[in-house]
Amino acid sequence: MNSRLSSLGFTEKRLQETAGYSGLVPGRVVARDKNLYRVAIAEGDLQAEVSGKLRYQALDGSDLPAVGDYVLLDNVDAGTGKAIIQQVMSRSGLFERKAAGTANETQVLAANVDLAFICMALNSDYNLRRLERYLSLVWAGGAVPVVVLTKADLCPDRSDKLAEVKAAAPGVDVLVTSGLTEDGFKPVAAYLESGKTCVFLGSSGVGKSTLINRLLGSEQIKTREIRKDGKGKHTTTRRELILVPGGGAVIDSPGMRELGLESADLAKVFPDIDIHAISCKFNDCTHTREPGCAVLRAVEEGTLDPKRLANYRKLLKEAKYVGLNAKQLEREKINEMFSGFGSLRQARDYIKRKNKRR
Ligand SMILES: Nc1nc2c(ncn2[C@@H]2O[C@H](COP(=O)(O)OP(=O)(O)OP(=O)(O)O)[C@@H](O)[C@H]2O)c(=O)[nH]1
Ligand SMILES: [Mg+2]
Ligand SMILES: [Zn+2]
Repeated sequence: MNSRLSSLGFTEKRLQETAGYSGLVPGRVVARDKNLYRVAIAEGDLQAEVSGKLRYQALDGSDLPAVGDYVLLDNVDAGTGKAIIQQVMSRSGLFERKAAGTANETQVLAANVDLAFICMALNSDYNLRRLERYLSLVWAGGAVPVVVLTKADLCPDRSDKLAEVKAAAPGVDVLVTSGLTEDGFKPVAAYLESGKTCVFLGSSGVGKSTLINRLLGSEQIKTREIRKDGKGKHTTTRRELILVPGGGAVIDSPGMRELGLESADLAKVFPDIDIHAISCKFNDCTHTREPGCAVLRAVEEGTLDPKRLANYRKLLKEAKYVGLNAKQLEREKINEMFSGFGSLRQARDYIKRKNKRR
């Protein structure tokens, strides 16, 4: 197989899949700017657009190619370097989040990711709740998460934080890195592998691009000093897949301001709760006040930290809301509002009346 294709992640199986489409050229989307794609193929990079048919058939944004997608092209013009994307090949996983400010519009972040480095700086960026949201997004996207605590130099005494992070991410590898020292990136490098794709996630300014530059051995990506208040200012503005010589592919991504949970996989983020939940008397136990709830019993007996249960509930509530349209959202919120008073019917009647007036 062509070595560029294999470092891009093409396996024999993927290539066989392309065999059914004779005349089409296999490639991988490495960057996207609205309707314009950069696609890497065996011989180099092309600038491509989506065919009218593919665009017409797409039911929503997630049917269109995303960074990391394996695609099939035609109309490849060697002179101009242009081509048309005819087909998106089956995905092994997809990262998506609820787009900011919309009720049910989802934004595809990356496709076919094997491993995700969830980067969190050891300074003011440090936030366990956000970490749990990222973990949920990564598990739901079909990738393996690795927590990367960055800027080790800013937090010399980090044993408490390290213990907290390990407790919040059971079963997940936790690395400590620095972009300032010569070998501070090495723990991350150990995870890269030819043919595998790793994405860097995390708030703006935590040092994602700095780590990638270190992996590449050159200042290939722009990085920038962060503001005095410790917040980043979005230096990286688009997702980009980059080949690491001998080490597979990495995707740099812009820091995310808001992380809507598209699909949450809470069982994997909270295995410590899940293990008790198996023994709850009711299958749909919400672990709030049900009789025979094994999770509540575990808290009582001191085998489960009550804080973990509180976080679980928060994330559960959030996951319930996303993906609903405005009307459903309103109904859910009102249901919630009235449920405590045992007057659900009253609330539903209220909504019905309100919708009629519209
Ligand atoms: N003190 C310290 N600063 C670092 C470290 N790593 C990166 N920085 C600095 O942090 C700033 C932001 O780094 P970037 O790599 O641009 O951060 P980013 O996560 O890519 O940010 P966005 O592209 O905005 O999402 C730069 O000024 C880096 O030099 C580190 O280990 N320690
Ligand atoms: Mg960056
Ligand atoms: Zn329970």
